[in-house]
Parts: sequence; structure tokens; C-alpha cells
Amino acid sequence: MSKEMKKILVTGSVGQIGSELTMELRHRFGAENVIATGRKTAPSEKLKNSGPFHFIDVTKIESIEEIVKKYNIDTIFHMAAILSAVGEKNPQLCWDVNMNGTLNILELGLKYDMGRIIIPSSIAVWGRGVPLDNTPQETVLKPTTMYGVTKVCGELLCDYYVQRFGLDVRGLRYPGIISYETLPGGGTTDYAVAIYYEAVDKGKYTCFVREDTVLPMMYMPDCINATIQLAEADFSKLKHHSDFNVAAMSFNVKELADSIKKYIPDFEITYEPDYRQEIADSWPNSIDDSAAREEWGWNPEWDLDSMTKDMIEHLRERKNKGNLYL
Ligand code: AKB
Repeated sequence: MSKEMKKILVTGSVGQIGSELTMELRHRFGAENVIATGRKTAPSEKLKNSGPFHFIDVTKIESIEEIVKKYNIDTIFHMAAILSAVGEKNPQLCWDVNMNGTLNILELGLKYDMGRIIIPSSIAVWGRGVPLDNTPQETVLKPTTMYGVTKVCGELLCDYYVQRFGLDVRGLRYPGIISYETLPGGGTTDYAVAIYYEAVDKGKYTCFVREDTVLPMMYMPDCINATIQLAEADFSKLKHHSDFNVAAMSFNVKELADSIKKYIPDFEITYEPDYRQEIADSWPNSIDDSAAREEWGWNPEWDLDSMTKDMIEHLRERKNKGNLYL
């Protein structure tokens, strides 16, 4: 049986997923038991005022270790990472943060006999030579971005710590995540979030990938559920560990824009593809997540239209209060 999660550390808690994950973990496990950390960006008032927050640098093991010792941490959600688009601008930084950060977390997991560690992966693990539709769980992993390279290495490293040292490490391959609380930073799938903000703000959007670009996507409530559900799964029942495919929906940009037009009929979209098109083209259209469904009961709830309705309602509410971009 897996050990209980009593004192949880979240790295990257100021980021798009980390910020909402931290709030949900605080809600479920007690605010004082979830220690939020970030590197540079100031936390929102909500994050800062709801529980402990510290600045750390995941590339420096002593900076993480100080927090691990101070709070007697037994569980880590390691969300800090450099994403694909920024990673292509600065591949060395991407390697440093993603690989050394992951290694430091795993080493501390061993040293402090931690109960469980969650380290996410991404659809960026795929590249040339995979079927683009319903991409299988087990297949060749040949990414063409540094971010993808670090995610493949990260999965292998995590699985090595599971097999070699018996450390409880779990991870899932996130698709593009869409949300309205915190803007994503530096990813290729960021257009699928920006389009909603600009639609509500200005009624138009210029997209940096073509209209026929299809990628797997997921709404944030499903993403948070998937992450916590995998964290709570019985470790002894898992056949995979650090590389679960998880899918929710797939659509091209035209379908996304058409879904928005149901709520904002005058919405206009134009296309100016840039270097991120090539990254998007190297990733699958849709993925087979039957292993996640079988091993820990994964079952997404949101589809494109229910997500669009919810996104637009929340963003309109924010715009009316004068804080669309927070
Ligand atoms: C990115 O676009 O880099 C991320 C991801 C799919 O991991 N959102």
C-alpha cells in the first residue's frame, strides 16, 4: 500500500497547472500541509495568502532540501519545468531546469525516504515515427525539441528510480492544458488558451499555428483530477509508472474557433504560423490512454463545447471586474 500524503511540496506552484493544483491540494489535505514554491515570479495573493510559500531554485539541491527538512516533506508534486517554445529558444536552460531539477527531486526522495513523487511528462515525448492518430502507450519516442528530449529522459530516469531503488514515482503525459486562472508560459499549446482571452477581450485572435493543426488538449479540472487521481492510486496495481498517456479531447484550431463563435458570433481569427508550427506538427493528433483508464480509472469529464462555455463565462466575469489578465 502507498503511504499517506501528509506534508506535500509543490514546485512550480506559480505556473499554469501548479497554481490550481496547489489550491486543490490545500483544499483536500489542509492548507498548512501544502508548501508552495516558485523560482522568480511572485505568487498571486490567493496563493500567497492561502498557505506557506517559498522561493527555491530546483537546479540547486540545497535550496529544495532546506524546505524538505523544514517541513518534513513526504510527497512532492514536481511541476517546475521549462516548456517547449521557451526550450527551443534556450535549450541549455531547458536541460538544466528539467533534468537537474528532476534528478534533485529524485535524490531527495531517496535521501528522505519519501512516500511518493509525482513528476509530469508531456505529449512532447513523441516525434518522428509514431502513428499520429490514437498514438499508443508503448511506441518509439524520438522528440525533436529539447523539451521533448528532457521529458523522455525524465520518464526513463523516474522509472529507473522505481526499479532500482523502489522509490514511488508516478507521472502522466499532459496534453495541452486549457484554463482561465493562470496563463501558461512558453508552451506550443498556449494558443488554445490565448484564443479565449483574446476572444473575450478583443473579439479577434491571430493564431501562431495553422487552422488545420490538431493537438490533444484537456481542460484544467480534468488535469487536476488526473494528477491527484494518479497520485492516490494504489502503487502496487500500477504496471506503468512515469509515462501514462492521458487524453480528453482533440480538435483543430478551426473547430476551436467555431466553438467560440457559438458564444461570440463576431469572433474573427487569422493565422500567422511561426516556429511553433513545426513543434505542433511533430506531436500526435490524439492519444490512446487505455493504460491510464485500466490501471487507475482515468475518465475525463469535459469536451470542447462544455469547456468553451465555462471558459467564456469565467473570462467574461473577470473582464467585467476589470481583471481579465490578473
Ligand atoms: C507545451 O506546449 O510545451 C506544453 C506541453 C504540451 O507539454 N503545454
